[in-house]
Amino acid sequence: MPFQLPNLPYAHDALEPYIDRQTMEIHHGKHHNTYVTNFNKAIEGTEWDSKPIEEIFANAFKVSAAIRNNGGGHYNHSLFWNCMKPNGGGNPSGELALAINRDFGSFEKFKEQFSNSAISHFGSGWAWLIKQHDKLVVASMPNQDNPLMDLSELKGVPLLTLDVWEHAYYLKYQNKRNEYIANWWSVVNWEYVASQLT
Ligand code: MN3
Repeated sequence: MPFQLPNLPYAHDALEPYIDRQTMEIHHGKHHNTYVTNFNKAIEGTEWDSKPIEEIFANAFKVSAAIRNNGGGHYNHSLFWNCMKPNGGGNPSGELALAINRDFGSFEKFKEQFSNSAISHFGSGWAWLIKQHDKLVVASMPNQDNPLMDLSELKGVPLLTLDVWEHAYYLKYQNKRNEYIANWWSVVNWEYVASQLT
């Protein structure tokens, strides 16, 4: 099997009280695992079998829906786990902080724009901070699409992502997506996000 479920970079309960243990167990162990299994099944015996995932996304317009959705599911969740850590949050620093101030006016304005994008996204999907050429932009995308896919309206380097599928928050927050998003800022791993900038 070319693709494998990565280990979580922390314990299932490490993001409590913001994200609960049971949500993390099901989200990583069941949802992400299923994307990996179905992605491997979907590419088996096709020309994409031994291709890097970035190359598959660069051809998203012509791959099957199963490859697009499950490949996106695998990549997006892998990035999402890395974008969080226990005792995270606070403010970014260095080059990332400068770029955020330059392109959004301030960190608070960036947070507001990203949160609004995540809150107002209709249905299942993800909010993104993307480096597009030399500019940072915020967007939301449906299902398991991402900014590496050639069919995405906004393409670029994914820096930070937030899962707003109901499975990401429903056990703890039910219909209160806004509370999940407000609390999620407390677990963002800004060092990791900054490392994606180069
Ligand atoms: Mn998810």
